[in-house]
Amino acid sequence: MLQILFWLFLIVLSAKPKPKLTIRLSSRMAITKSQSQFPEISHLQKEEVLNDFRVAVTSRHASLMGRKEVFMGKAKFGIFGDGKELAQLAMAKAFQPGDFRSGYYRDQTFMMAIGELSVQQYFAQLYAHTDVEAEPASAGRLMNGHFATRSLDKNGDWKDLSKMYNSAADISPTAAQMPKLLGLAYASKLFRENKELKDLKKFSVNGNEVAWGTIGNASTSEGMFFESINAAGVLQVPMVISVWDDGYGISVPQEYHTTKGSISEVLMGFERNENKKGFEIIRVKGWDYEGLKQAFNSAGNLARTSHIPVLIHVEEMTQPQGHSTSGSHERYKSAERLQWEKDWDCIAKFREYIISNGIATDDALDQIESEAKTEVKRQKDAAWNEFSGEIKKEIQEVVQLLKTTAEKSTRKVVLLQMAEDLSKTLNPIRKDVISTVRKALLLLRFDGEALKSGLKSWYKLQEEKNFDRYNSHLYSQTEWSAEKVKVVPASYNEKSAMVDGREILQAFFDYTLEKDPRFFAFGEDVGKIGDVNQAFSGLQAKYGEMRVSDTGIRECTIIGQGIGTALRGLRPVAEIQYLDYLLYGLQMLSDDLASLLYRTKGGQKAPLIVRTRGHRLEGVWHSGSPMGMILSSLRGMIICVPRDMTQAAGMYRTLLESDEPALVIECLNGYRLKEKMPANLGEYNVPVGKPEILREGKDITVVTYGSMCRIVGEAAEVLSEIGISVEIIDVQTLLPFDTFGIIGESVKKTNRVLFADEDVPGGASAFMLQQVIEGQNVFKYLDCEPQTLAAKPHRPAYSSDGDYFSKPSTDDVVEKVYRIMHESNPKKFPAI
Ligand SMILES: Cc1ncc(C[n+]2csc(CCOP(=O)(O)OP(=O)(O)O)c2C)c(N)n1
Ligand SMILES: [Mg+2]
Repeated sequence: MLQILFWLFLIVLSAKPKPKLTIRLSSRMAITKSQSQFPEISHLQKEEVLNDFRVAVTSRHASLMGRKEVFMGKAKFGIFGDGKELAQLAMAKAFQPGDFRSGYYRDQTFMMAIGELSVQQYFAQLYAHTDVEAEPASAGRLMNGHFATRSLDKNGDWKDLSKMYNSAADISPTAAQMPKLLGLAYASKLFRENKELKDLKKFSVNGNEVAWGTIGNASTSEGMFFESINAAGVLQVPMVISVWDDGYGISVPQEYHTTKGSISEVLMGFERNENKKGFEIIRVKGWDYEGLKQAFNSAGNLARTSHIPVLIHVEEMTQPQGHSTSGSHERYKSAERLQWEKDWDCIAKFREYIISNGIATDDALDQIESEAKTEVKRQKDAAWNEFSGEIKKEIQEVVQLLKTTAEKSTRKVVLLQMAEDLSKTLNPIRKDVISTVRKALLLLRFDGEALKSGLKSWYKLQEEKNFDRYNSHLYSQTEWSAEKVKVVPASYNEKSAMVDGREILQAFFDYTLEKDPRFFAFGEDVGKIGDVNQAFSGLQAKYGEMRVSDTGIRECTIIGQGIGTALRGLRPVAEIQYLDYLLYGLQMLSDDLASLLYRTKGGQKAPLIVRTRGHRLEGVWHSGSPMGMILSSLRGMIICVPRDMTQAAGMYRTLLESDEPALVIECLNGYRLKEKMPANLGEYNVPVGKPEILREGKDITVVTYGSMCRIVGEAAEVLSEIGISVEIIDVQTLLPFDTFGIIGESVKKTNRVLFADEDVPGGASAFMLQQVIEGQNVFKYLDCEPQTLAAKPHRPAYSSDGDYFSKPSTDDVVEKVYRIMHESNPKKFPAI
């Protein structure tokens, strides 16, 4: 009878729109008794279910043991994926080779289920094992629960991503996985719709790849979540975003996070219908095995075949151990809630499902769980032994060295005590070893070189190893490093005409679009009108929307779109309309892009070029030059500050030959200035890290960049008339900064130096000063104090007078240089 009722119910439901059918039906299958009434489950299906159970309990025991490891002092912090296991098993089933995940710290079960994370690797990350073989996601650089697959081989070249299960490298800021998720999905759209990309087989098979995102319920409050959702709906990209909803964000319950307490309800306006494109929205319970499988399967199919974005709201998830090792959830959850979480624990529910469907007995499941637990313990111990074994070996070496050194040293007793203390350290870390050696060397400062040479050479070797372990791969170490690009100078011939600067860029982009199918550009007003300054003018008409396109006003996800597509082998130029608006995208640049190579220790790269324009034009929000902010937040990126469009085009050429991410800031007031069109456009380049001497002089070196080059040039003319010879250096790239020591050589000659720019005082001018004074050993050559000249500490006031009184003018440069000269020779240059 029950069976008949159930099938009747099914028929009724099947008359309704499909998405809802899937969900309501599937939830029922797990919650009602009728689940046992389903047709016989085949042997193969049983195997699959039991295997899922095995993965689930393996992951759960990894979480349980992980927390204990932290409390035992073997790891610093732990955040685990318990309570989220079942949904991730379902997501793993729908995930296919070539697909990408961009998620967060709860996804260990998924990573285990797709075979990209062993329990041993999981623990290696918890302990911060710095070996890439042991901990392939980040070589110990990322906190536990931050997952990544390695897209690059040992040489930094792309692997065949289309055959791999891919995970973009996680970051900790909540919702920051969203912007690049958009780009990962957008890449599929490009691969499918731009036929010129069909030969890039390593990256895509006809754009069939789905980008799978995960996010916590509380994190959906972040602006970048909504921005990404909206953009995905507009772009119609194959993105499946799952919200793991456990009702909390650390201690704060749902009602503080989300209107109506439900993200899927809030997003209903994004839902597609017969007339309008939008999102497919699915709701499912986190303990509903069958429902989850169906939800993820249908979401994957829809996204893959039709490039329709899907949101899966997975409700009723739990946190068996609370948020992380930093606190206990008993402090803020009621006894009732805690009991509910126990009762609705997804693994407990999975057990019920298995037993009630006659797939296995309680005893058989106990047996699987007990085996899983033993295996987790074995792999955890193996990870610990490998991790601590390396350090123990270092300790033995140092203890031995200290003992031998002690024998002949006047500080014998102290050294032996240090050796003793070191050998007894509980759960030693590398810092214990190295710090002991450094203290010993300080102690031995009066002893002869011969005595301490053993200790010193050991330390030197470790310095190299530790640099590699903790500090390497901030910039590309591959053959595609921007610093290694072969220099081709610009050339001119009799046909080289004087044109508007923007025409040089336009011709360059035209040439590159023609030559490199991977190259494409997008941003606000970039498509139809070819950007607000028309460097892409006419190029959308010529190459189509897949190559040159408009976007919504959404800087954060413009950057994310760039990162995601660059992660999939494309060469995007993402445009931020004005430098002042970079702030909206700066977080993604800083947290995600600039740290990517470093945080994966060379495992992933995203050679995105961000194009923008700034320094000076009009008013508070179209004249900014916040270079200090950029320099401090974007280490890991190349920062180009071309003085004109010829240099800009040359820098783009260099960057496109390299595999490094970069920001290029063009001069906002330079597009209509006349420049000579190079004859070898598209071929010449401008090296990074190499300043150019724009004017030779002997009295003072003025170091500057961008729009200030012209102003300093004008000032140099005035100064030359009053007998002061200025050498002007354009740094060209702020990162890397003068790797050739060109500025230092100039200062050796002029013995005076001024660093001038349009940032606030103490901003990039102070950076340049530090780089030269500290980095190029010129202090001893200076006849007077090195100085900086910057803009006023506020943003520039509107109009030409606002500019004059806010930014350094020709008069300011003249006076500043004159004062420096006055200081040196008051007779020749009396005070003004
Ligand atoms: C931008 C940012 N703000 C705050 C935090 C600190 N933080 C880490 S996790 C978290 C709660 C996230 O809750 P939710 O999204 O529901 O995920 P859950 O941990 O519950 O799975 C917070 C506030 C952060 N990592 N990033
Ligand atoms: Mg939560």
